[in-house]
Amino acid sequence: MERLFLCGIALGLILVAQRGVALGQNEQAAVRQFSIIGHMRDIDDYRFNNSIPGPTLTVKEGDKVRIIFSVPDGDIAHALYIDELAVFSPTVHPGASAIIEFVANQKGEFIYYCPLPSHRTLGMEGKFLVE
Ligand SMILES: [Cu+2]
Repeated sequence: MERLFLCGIALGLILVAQRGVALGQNEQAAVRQFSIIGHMRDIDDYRFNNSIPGPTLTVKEGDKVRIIFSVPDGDIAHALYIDELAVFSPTVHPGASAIIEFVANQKGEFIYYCPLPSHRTLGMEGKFLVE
């Protein structure tokens, strides 16, 4: 009985140690932060950060990514999706913003875009690169 108890303590210590290592690795991962503004410049001209295409966002595989996505007052609602990375912001209404956080866990060239009807074809897309 006593031996079983000691085994339990040893196993608990191993689990704690492994968890500590995992947390340490997470803390070392870089956080890449971007500010993106969704904006309807004209009835047929929709933009991210006032450019078409939107700015290219580049990160390293394993980076934690934080996108602060906002929509100015007096605009219309927008959202920001990256399908392949399963990144889907809520719909952001004028004067509001959303913080989108995820880990870039897959290398490649992806597209971020606004999924609201016609917004992507009218300019709201840009590259998201994971190196
Ligand atoms: Cu939009």
